[in-house]
Amino acid sequence: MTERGTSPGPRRNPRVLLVDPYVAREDPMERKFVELYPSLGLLTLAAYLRDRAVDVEIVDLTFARDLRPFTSRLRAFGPEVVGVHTKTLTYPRALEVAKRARASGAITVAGGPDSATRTEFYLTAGFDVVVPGEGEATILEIARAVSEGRGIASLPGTVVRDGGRLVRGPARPFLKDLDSLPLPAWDLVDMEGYLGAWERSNGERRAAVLTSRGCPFDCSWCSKPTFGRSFRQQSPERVIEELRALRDRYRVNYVRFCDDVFGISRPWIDRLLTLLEEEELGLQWECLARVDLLKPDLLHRMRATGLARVYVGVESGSQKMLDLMNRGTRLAQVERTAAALRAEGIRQFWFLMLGYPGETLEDIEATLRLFRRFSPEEYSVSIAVPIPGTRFHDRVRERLRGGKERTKREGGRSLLFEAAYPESLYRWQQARFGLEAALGKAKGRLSPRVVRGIGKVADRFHEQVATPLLTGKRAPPGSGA
Ligand code: B12
Ligand code: SF4
Repeated sequence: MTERGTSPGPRRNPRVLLVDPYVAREDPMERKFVELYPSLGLLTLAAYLRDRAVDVEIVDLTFARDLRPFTSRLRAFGPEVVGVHTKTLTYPRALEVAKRARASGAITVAGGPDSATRTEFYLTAGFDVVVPGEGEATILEIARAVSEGRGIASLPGTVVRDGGRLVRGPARPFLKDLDSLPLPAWDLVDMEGYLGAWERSNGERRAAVLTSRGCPFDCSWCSKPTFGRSFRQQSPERVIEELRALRDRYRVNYVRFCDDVFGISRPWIDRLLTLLEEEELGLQWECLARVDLLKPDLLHRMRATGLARVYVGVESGSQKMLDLMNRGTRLAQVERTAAALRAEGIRQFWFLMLGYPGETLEDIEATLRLFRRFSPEEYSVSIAVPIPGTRFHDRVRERLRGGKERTKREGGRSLLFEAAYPESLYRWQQARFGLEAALGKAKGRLSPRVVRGIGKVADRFHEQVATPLLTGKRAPPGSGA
């Protein structure tokens, strides 16, 4: 190479190496719960580039021990551009990848949620370009520009650093038609590694599918750096094509729909369900959905086409808190949906949040009561994480606690801002949900009297010992605590 990223001699296809720096064995959560899927962002970028005469490979470090698979591909393939998918969790590895890629002479490009939120950090720490938005058309243009020896500053959809200042190219409009995207380039990653891991863990061959991009809702703590409040969907016919390909090529029998919110449009989901009924693909599936959209008649149809599990953002058992979060949901909808899911025999996974500004002990108690009433099969109760760029973050900006690593995972267990109560109180409350879940599961095995008795003792301990100890004051009368 004469200059970084440019190659002399006869014109040939641009060469792009895409990297997922996530290493599963370094992730304690992954060792507990297998939730392995290849990055759909990278698979789609790769398929898009390949369709447009770019030579593209993916190094997916998910099953690797270290960076060696990357360094050997870097040497053998000699890419002009190395593109890295970024998440907060994986940024140290992403920076290592960039360092080695730059040393080889390649242009380094960061994309994905973390670099979209802290662009300057990535540009200072070793990347040449950040693509904060939708990546397909932009990485193609970067690859062509680099390969032809043209400059990359100011290309639409990019940010670069010029000395001390950031140079942003003009905004790039979103792709209009998601159906025009090729099927993900599954063949460029170790699909059998993923499917085999699932099969060994629960007998299912699971794959992830995305039917839409973006979400039009506006929850005040939600970070949507890439697609914002935009919302586009593939046609139900295109979704079926992808499901059929997964089943036929990889014997997939369980699909996780990874959309931010699945089934936002009722006519769309009705049509998809009709096609699923007609096609008889024999798949089970799961999705994340909102309680206001999951009407009982819809759930019944979804169940009939293989819906096995739904993730629902319940968040709080207090209407006041749902309103403060701008969730746009009503407690009555939560109750209706939880009951309908139970009646249909669909597993429910609840997301709950503690510590959001404005929450009192009584609100937490209301959440616990709701949880106790419906005993969801699975749940996660996290301490609210103020993610930069959100209204929640703006609200607590002055009260952020320094020195804490801002990963979502860390945040779920630690308090990252000065909230109404100390971190130990929230940790204790998390333990109460744990006990409640265990009691819910024990209901079949222990007599209801014993379960109630343990619950009462725990509540008394909470009221008389834990709350005064952890808040430093006696619980106000009638607070429920
Ligand atoms: C599906 C999903 C998962 C799935 C699958 C993950 C996977 N391997 O892809 C599962 C459940 C396993 C998962 C796990 C986790 N996830 Co997740 N996940 C998502 C979700 C809902 C969709 C991701 C997706 O497929 N998007 C669709 C594709 C098309 O978009 P995309 O990936 O952003 O890619 C586009 C652009 O960003 C850009 N782009 C992306 N990479 C690159 C690279 C280059 C070079 C370029 C040019 C462009 C580019 O172009 C792409 C196409 O336009 C997002 C929320 C969201 N809407 O993005 C959260 C999200 C990505 N996850 C998040 C988190 C925190 C996690 C976990 C750490 C959570 C945990 N369990 O503790 C783990 C990490 C595990 C891992 N393997 O990395 C956060 C990341 C926040 C952050 N700043 O890091 C998000 C944004 C949710 C949120 N708002 O908090 N996740
Ligand atoms: S939390 Fe879910 S519903 Fe709310 S804005 Fe974010 S993606 Fe949309």
